[in-house]
Amino acid sequence: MSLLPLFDLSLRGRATQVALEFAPPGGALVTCTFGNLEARSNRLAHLLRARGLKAGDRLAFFLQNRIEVIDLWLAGVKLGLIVVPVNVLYRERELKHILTDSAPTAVVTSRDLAAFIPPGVAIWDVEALAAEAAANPDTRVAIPADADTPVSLIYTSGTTGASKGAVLTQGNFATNALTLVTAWGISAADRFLCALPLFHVHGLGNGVHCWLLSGCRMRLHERFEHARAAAWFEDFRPTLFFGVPAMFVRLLELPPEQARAVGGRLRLAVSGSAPLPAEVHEKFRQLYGSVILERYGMTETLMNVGNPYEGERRPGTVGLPLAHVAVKICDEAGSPVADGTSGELWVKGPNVCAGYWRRPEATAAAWRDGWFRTGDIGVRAADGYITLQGRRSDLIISGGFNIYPREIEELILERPGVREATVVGAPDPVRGEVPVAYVVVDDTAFDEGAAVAHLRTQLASFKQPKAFVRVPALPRTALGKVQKHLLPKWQA
Ligand code: MLC
Ligand code: AMP
Repeated sequence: MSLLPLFDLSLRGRATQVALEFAPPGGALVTCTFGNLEARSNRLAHLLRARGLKAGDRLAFFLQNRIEVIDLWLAGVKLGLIVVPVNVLYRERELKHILTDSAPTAVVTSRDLAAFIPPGVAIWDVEALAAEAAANPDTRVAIPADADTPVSLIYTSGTTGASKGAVLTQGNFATNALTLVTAWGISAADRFLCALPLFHVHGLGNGVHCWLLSGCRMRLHERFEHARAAAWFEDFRPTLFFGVPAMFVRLLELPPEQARAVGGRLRLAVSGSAPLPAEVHEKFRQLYGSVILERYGMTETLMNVGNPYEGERRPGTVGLPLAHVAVKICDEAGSPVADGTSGELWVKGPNVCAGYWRRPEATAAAWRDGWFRTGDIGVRAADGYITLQGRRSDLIISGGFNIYPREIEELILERPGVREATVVGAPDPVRGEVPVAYVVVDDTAFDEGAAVAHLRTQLASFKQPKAFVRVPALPRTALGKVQKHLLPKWQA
């Protein structure tokens, strides 16, 4: 199984149909047909090949959502490249790690973002690349591919240590998209509003791929802007929307009449990437008359579990295993637990990535007997519905972006006057959680302003601690492990 024959259902099969509306901020809508996308990506593939790229080479992009991201993705699939999407909020230190580890031939970026790219990496300007591509032939270029052909490295922090590249194959993405299009009844008649970032699997593997397979029309925005979202829904009249919980929380701000009208046209709203509070599920239903379908996935596995399209979408649960995936809930020893008992979710199926890029130990630690250990803790009800309850690690998820406390703690500990530091997720009504730092400091030597300013240069904005709470000591177990739950609660 590979991606291009699936994309061809639209790229070739629906060549004259409008595929995409892109709304650049402040600019006029740009529309293009599936045939245009086929031609654009062929031209780019010719150019990339002329620049020496061949199957298996990495090519990174560090871009906000725009049509060129789709061109790059399609050209990458056609040439058998390994595309490395990079979060636009990452800054030099985070970029350096990813770009050193994946060693791409180049990183494609825009003028405003190029300054964050560390020295030593070839930078290809997205506009210049597009202009040069336009002069190339539009004939199809494609190498043979199968389910095992790697297509992307997507960086995720896993449970510990530096972030690792999950090696995702054409088979992983193809399986995921086929299952979702079938399970959610997505068809060419749908109108899909996409404001999710295309550098994560939610926007790319679910959004872009379901669009290309089904041949529906996609309206793409550079990013989600809550102040504009109402106008987008009004103007585009989507039948399909995928979002992270923070987006659904923002959408509760719409006036009731407008929300009803939007909900009346919405065939399906899907939430994932972080827990959707049952209260938000219920408020959305009341306001929009639409029952959100919550599903659960990961970068390493794409989608695993989802509430049914037909049948009960149970608030607070992630539903039932998707068709392609086997799920078992295990105790520490790896034995399945009884229904109603908490354990770690282990998954197996053609959706699970091929391993971590050049990290055999990390790969060996995460897989056992062909099962991938997700690190997520959950429980299965007697009727099969799965509820997620937390994680084995102390991962913080803020607005759907993952944060590993250790990364922030290490940077804080480097500051003068800091004796101890720990970072925890504090509840936040919109983003679910936000990071807060607890520090034990020498007051005369610690300069909080300087620490904040330093962290801003080192970390993506969503990882910035919302506060530095000074405590006399960190509560620890006899073995020295910080007891995060005993720290005083922080409120904004
Ligand atoms: C967010 N920000 C951006 C940005 N996205 N800045 C520039 N470009 C972008 N694309 C920054 C803002 O600058 C701001 O920084 C902060 O994020 C919040 O912005 P906001 O405008 O106030 O938005 P808000 O209403 O809070 O909503 C945030 C959000 C964002 C929902 C738009 O969190 C988001 O796009 N999340 C999607 C994450 C995602 O796709 N995850 C999928 C991972 S895959 P500051 O400085 O104010 O903090 C996965 C597997 C699975 O998990 O199951 O899907
Ligand atoms: P990422 O590494 O960015 O792909 O994030 C994957 C993690 O997001 C999973 O391991 C879960 O912890 C979390 N996640 C995804 N979907 C859900 C959901 N519906 N509910 C709770 N957590 C989720």
